[in-house]
Amino acid sequence: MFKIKNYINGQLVEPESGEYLDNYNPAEGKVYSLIPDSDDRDVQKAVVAANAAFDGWSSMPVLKRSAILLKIADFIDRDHEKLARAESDDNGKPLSLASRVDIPRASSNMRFYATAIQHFASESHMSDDQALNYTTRTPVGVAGCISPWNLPLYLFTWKVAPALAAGNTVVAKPSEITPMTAYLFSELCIEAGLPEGVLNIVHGLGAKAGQAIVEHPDIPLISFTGGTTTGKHIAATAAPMFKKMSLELGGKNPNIIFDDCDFDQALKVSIHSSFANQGQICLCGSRIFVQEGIYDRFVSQFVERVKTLKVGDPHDETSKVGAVVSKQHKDKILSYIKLAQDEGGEILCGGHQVKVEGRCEEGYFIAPTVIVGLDATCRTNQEEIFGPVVTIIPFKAEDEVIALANSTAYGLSATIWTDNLKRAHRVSHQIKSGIVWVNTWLFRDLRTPFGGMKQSGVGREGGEEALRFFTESKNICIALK
Ligand code: TXE
Repeated sequence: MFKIKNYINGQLVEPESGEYLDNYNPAEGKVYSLIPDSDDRDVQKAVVAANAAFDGWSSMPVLKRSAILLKIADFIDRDHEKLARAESDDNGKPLSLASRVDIPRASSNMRFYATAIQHFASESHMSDDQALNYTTRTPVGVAGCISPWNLPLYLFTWKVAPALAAGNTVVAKPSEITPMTAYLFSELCIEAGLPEGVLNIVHGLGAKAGQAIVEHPDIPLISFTGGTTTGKHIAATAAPMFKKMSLELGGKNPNIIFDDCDFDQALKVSIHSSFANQGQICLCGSRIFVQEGIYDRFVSQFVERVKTLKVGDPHDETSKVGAVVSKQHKDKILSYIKLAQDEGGEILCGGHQVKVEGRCEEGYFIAPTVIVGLDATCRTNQEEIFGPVVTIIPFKAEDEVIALANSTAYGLSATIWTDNLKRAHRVSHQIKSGIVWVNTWLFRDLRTPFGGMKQSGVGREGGEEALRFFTESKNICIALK
């Protein structure tokens, strides 16, 4: 059985414990590799290596740092198919999705920050003729980067790239559920000549290896993406240590469809925003609000299209819905479908596990599910399900739907469908979320601030926001008299 290794001080090494955890292929429902069951000893080794590498890396000329990161991006592009296959096998997503989205975005993340750092300037100004004020932005030290299982290499590089570009060294822990592409990434780092200790990847359980990173006194900042519950726990550990934190957490995003929208486009894109990656994207529009004038037409045409989505072997080009990430997650999603029925919801399609013939017959597949007839305040419409499950809710007036959209504890993203320009701006300004898409979904410009409010997180990633997060600013004031 293939054993993944930790990447510490430039070497691929076994965990100190000598213990390993099973790593499942969710489409087959079988263990296909093993991952290190690392603990605080491995994290300690990683922190020592990262600290030792910090001076050399942070003082390396930016263009040299940038060139190494660009070389890693070149290797991601070179190994595109291998990485896409590994991502699909580890996560359960369709190979076509990993190939079209996950791996190209990982390469883009590396390229974006390898070049952004070359243009990252700060500010200075004269205070009348009294003084000169200028600001420096310098790397913080050893950055702790903890990433989730839904977009494994995409979100792993989304943290590691800016951290390294800014001159920090890194101790990273990918999700124990999808460790494979981070492991393959470490091999590319070695090949690219990334100096030893600059990036260290410690695989293992969140409560053990992850917790050891969050509570390590020599890791002054934590960048985390994952569930809100875990985010709360991490904040409780890191805040009293005065660590800098970026928390990208869950969402229960509204997809608001007004009757003055481009109906066909709203219908087409809403299929994607509901079920892409099996609904396992924190930005998915899981609550669909449809204005009453087009409600019946939308529901019937939406359900008709959902029924055509093929749930199948992720290696099959025609599969649109792959396996959800784990047995535990499958059971969680099915429990929410049952909850929806208990709360009085009507299932118009899906609502059950799917048996896929052949190699995937033991896999974790759920039919894309559409539920109507639920009140906006019920648990199904308030809690993050994070699976191929959406609810559709009718509304009459604009102010009513804004209140409904804002009525959860989350505030990550929202999608609005309207051809009325004034309404687009008016509603966008009233929605309480960090990201609003109008007449599109998941259009990503990496320069934009990314993140949410309320229980969707703290801080922003993306563009200059990430470089400012991964640096410490200092204002220096020089008297001129
Ligand atoms: O995420 P966790 P899980 C949501 C989604 C999902 C729920 C839980 O609703 O059902 O979160 O998913 C590490 N100290 N999202 O359990 O637990 C863990 O090892 C340090 C939304 O997979 O948040 C993994 O690497 N680290 C999200 C990472 O945290 C800890 C994407 C995420 O795991 C830790 C994924 C600890 N005490 C899930 N406990 C998004 N916003 O995209 C766990 N970890």
